[in-house]
Amino acid sequence: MSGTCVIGLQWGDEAKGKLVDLLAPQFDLVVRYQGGANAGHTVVAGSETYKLHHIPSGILHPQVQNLITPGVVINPTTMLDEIDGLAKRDVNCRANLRISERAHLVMPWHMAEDKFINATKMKGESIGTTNRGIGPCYRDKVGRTYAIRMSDLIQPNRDERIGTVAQQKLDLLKGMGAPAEDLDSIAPEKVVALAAGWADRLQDMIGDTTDFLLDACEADKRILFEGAQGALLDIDHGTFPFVTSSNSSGVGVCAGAGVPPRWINHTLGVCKAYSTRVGGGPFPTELENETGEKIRKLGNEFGTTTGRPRRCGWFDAVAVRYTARLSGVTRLALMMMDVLAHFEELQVCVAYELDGKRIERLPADADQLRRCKPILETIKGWNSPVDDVRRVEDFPQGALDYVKRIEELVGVPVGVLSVGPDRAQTIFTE
Ligand code: 2SA
Ligand code: MG
Repeated sequence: MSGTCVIGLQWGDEAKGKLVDLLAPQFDLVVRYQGGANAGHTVVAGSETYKLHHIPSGILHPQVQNLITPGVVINPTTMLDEIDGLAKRDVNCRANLRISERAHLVMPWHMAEDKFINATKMKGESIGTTNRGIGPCYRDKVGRTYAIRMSDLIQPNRDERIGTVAQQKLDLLKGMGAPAEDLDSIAPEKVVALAAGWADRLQDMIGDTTDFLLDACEADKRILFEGAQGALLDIDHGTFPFVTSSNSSGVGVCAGAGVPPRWINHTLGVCKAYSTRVGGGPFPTELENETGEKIRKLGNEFGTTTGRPRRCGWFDAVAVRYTARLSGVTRLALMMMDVLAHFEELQVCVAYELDGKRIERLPADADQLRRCKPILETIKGWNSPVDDVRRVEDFPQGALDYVKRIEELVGVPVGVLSVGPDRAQTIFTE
């Protein structure tokens, strides 16, 4: 059996969705195992562009079984919108999508609470969440008391359970001074009716994905695990507290999906040839200048979910070496090479200077990371378009030199190069 993971090694938006869609036909199953509607996975198929948030990026391939497993948090309203949007474009999720009964639900009160979290400053800055209720939902999952899961939707005591939690949340939010329109959205009778509607439309897709996945492993099926966000946003291992609330690095696959490590044998670490970050938090190689602006324009670096402009900077080999090791990466996928094709000179961060000392590891503390100055190595740009390159040998030598330097610095060979959003603009090096 081949269990392959696709993991983002930076702060998300590394074009994982494109790779998952491309690789999906070689697999029997595609599994989304963490995160929720904060994710924005863009898949371009011919003239069609799909922006996926909950639904695994294997959905365009009807022969591939797609699973949403216990580690994902689901907002049923937005998931149903996504399912309806796909159906209008002749993609029928009902045929090949299963949703875990163990997955937790992002409820209207989580959306309201996220606004409070976003307004709070930690270490001098707000997290800048996607406002999709992700943090509050995971907090309630770990806290257990106020958690609602998919399975709760299809139990006979659904209305009573959801009505009780809604009342408790309403009281809590009132106490916090939440605005009237937010309180209105979580009125118990409204939420109970909403949940009944969700249950009607989702019940056929809800099931035991853990059992299904373990059966698939034991039957030697080929399984692709699709990470969301990036490893630097991992709740335990990322740039805390400026992270998301799930394990978005490679170490999160087993817990989120419900598979033991023995079934995983390959991990593709996806990174851009430069860096981006959306939301708050330290970003040592950030370019708050014309060069950063140029990368943003050329790479169309705006949030898929929120439309927010992404912060842009040079490739950070210190950060990616850390996340590649942490995630057990066996090959790198270096994306957006087409964007770097328009520069006389490129820079790569090879180490940091922290309080006058050179360090080659990512500090755990956000204040320390903020004080890190990148030690940059200048590399001559190749300065010619690569959008039409389809074979490794057709890249300009300068581009190949850049790739080689990244391999050396990160310590993992590059297996995939991407030169544009289209499926055809992907080059496998072996
Ligand atoms: P959250 O909403 O609680 O997960 O936010 C916490 C931090 O995680 C970041 N985050 C992301 N970073 C990059 N891309 C993400 N998905 C969307 C996209 C983002 C968008 O694909 O473009 O549209 O803005 C994503 N999701 C979460 C977030 O910015 C916070 O820093
Ligand atoms: Mg994205």
